[in-house]
Order: sequence, then structure tokens, then C-alpha cells
Amino acid sequence: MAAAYVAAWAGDVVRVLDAETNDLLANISAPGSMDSPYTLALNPAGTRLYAANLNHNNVTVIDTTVNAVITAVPVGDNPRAVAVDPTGTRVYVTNGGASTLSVIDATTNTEIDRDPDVPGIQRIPTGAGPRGVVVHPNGSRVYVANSGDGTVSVIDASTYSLVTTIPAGSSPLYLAISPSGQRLYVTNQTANTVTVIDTTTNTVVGTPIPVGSTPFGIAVNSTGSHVYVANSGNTSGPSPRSVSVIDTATNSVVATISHNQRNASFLAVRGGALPLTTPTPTLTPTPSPTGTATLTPTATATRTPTPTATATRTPSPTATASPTPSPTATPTATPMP
Ligand SMILES: [Ca+2]
Repeated sequence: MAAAYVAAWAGDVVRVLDAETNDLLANISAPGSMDSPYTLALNPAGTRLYAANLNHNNVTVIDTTVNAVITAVPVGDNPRAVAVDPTGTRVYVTNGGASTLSVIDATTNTEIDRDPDVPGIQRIPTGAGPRGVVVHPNGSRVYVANSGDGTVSVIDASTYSLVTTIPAGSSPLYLAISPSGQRLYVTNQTANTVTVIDTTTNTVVGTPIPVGSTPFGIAVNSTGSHVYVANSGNTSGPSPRSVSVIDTATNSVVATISHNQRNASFLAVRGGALPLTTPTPTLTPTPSPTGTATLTPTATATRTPTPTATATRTPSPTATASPTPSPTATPTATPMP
């Protein structure tokens, strides 16, 4: 069985779904600590889930084998996105309000200080308003999309220093990297395009690819043949509330999958190319304990089956102890900040 994780940021909860049946398995919360979980990332083993809490300046560490919170690691202002390196020992977090990148040592769940000789924690400078972050499959580079200045920062993962800065489009938000690591794809929120970057030369390939309205999250399939873009939707823009499918052989959109979910902002892809007539499972409404569908913007991460995954599917008592949404949860959709 595979599990899917949903960051229900307006409800201060991470939902655990059965990725096959979409059944709600558990709600994970940490009152006073996990506040507005905005994006999620799993470690390669699928044993740890990291949630960047936009309004609480920390990252929640969750043990996925028991669906329980282990700890929270303080980071910089307004953490937006989180990514785990291929070894599972380093977790990178963009601090959108501080224009820095935090690095967490996943073996100790503490933030790494770039300069121990200077008081406080020195973080890696990025461009303005960093949002998405991805790690090269070989672990050597970290890429950050800087929404405030239209660039992508390339960071050396061994020295935590800036390698170069690459121009992207207007308000680059999130990124995805091909399985080979040779191509980086960046959504440009206000340009309604995707920029393609060659990571061997750190240069832009061709012209930006036109996609739907207000492109947000982006993912590459396991073979690298297709890229999927969540168009979070502005009804006056092109193809609102849709997913654009890009063929990476031609760098052009080969399909646009429409749906009716407002602010469906992130997506995850499992496996190779999907049948183009089937919406991805992550675009279905978030199950709500009240029985009504909520249109809360969500971020998802999907865990592929592992030998240990099927042995620990029973939600822990603590995970099921709070089935009702918090009072701050809103039944109506609000735009992703
Ligand atoms: Ca220091």
C-alpha cells in the first residue's frame, strides 16, 4: 500500500491518505507547533516526512511509520518549501521571508550553522523571496526558485555556497528536476510559463513553455518523459484550474487536463506517463471529517511502497485523537499565499 500526505495548511493538519482508495487514514497535528503546514517532503526511505510551517518558522518532523510528530526544527522566516537530499541526511528549507536557505541535519534534527565562529545561525543567502527547492539526484547541487527577482539560485551542497544564478521568468515559484538530473523545470507564476534549464551548463534551454493560468507546483514522472504543471487558476488566464502536461522530448504542452478544484496548487506524480484522460488522484477534494468536500489548497507527497510500509499502516492513537478540524479551518477555498 502506498500512502499520500496532504498539507492542509488552513487546518494546521497533515492528512494521511491511502493512495489507492483515497481513504483518510490519519490526521497529524501538533497544536502550537505545526501551524500552517505549507509544503511537504519525504526522505528517500519514506520513513520521515518534513512539513514547512509557513507561519511558525519551523519544520515539523514526522515519523511516517507511526504517523506521529517527532520534533520541530526552528528555521528562518516564512519557510515555504522543503526538500530532502538523496541520502536522507540533509533537509533544505527555503525561508521566503528572509531570502535564505536553511539546512537541517536529519540525523540530529538540528539546523546547520554555516559559521560557528559567529553568534547565531548563518544560513545560505538566496535571491529574493525564495519559494521552491529541489536537490539534484546526485546530491551535489540544490536549486532554489526566487519569486522576488525572477531567478534560480544554484547552490553547492558540499560547501553551502552559491555556484551561480540563472534568470527565469516572472515570479518563479516551484521547480522539478528530471530523474537524470540534466533538466530543471521552473514554473513562472505571473508569466504563465515554464522555464527549462540545462543543469550541466546552468543555462536556459529555448524559450519558456506557455502553460495554463498561474502555474504553481510542478512534477516530473519517473521516466522523465513528461512534466506535469498545476495551474492554480485565475479565471481570467489561460486554462484555469487545469494540469498542463509537457512532453520533454519537444518541450511543448501535449495535453491540458481540466478540473474544477480552485487553487489546486501542488501535485505529485507516481510512475511513468499517466493516461492523459485521467486526472491525477491528488486533485480530488480533500476528505473532510464533516463529510463535505473542502477546497483547501494542498501540497502532497507520495510514498512509494516499501517492504516496511505495509507493516505499519494502522494509525497511531495519537494520530487519530483529533479527527475534527481546528476552529481556524475554513470550509471555503482561499488563495494560496
Ligand atoms: Ca554561527
